[in-house]
Amino acid sequence: MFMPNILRIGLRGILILIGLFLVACLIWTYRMGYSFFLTGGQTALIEPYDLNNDGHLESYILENHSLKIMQNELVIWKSPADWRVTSFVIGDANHDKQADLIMVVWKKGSFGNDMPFWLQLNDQHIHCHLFLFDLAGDQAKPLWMSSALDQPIISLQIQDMNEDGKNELLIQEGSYSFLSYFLNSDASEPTLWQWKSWGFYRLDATEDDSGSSP
Ligand SMILES: [Ca+2]
Ligand SMILES: [Ca+2]
Ligand SMILES: [Ca+2]
Repeated sequence: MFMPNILRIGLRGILILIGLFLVACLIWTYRMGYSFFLTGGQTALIEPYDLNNDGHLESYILENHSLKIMQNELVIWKSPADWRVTSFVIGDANHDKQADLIMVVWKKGSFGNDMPFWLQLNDQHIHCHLFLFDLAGDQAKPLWMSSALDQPIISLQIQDMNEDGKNELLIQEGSYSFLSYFLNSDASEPTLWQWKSWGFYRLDATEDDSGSSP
């Protein structure tokens, strides 16, 4: 079919631009992975709990991937703006008879301001972490913060699953891959983790998949 040269060159240029745009989109979504889907709205979840043992319930409100603690109608703690909190549970995770706030947090970097001396650059990808906090008075204090998890936590429960008097975390793990969102990412069996010394260890691990920290 006859087509003027200038039109043909223009069409080719547009196709190249569209191709480059699609490649850029693919690279971006690959780098974002599963976390791409954590930018949208999240239905509010509100749980009352007296974590600081003062006889009054606080409200733990998770909405749009931000968690806040309200006491006497005042916000006494709010998750940092660069965190995406996907879920939380409250219970004694580390067996000290005090309930803890356990959060699943997606964020960049495995370290805060205190970087290990052997690392020059914090991890720049968004990964899933598990954080334990306590509430003392009106101060939320970190007890333990995991580095980036090998597999993200899709959901978790805290309960004494094996009736040994200590709580375990029942964790449904997923995948960081972008496609896992569409491919039934919670199809694997949930895993059972218990606090020991300074971290969580799998109770139901086989020799192949034993490890520490979910
Ligand atoms: Ca209280
Ligand atoms: Ca505790
Ligand atoms: Ca137990």
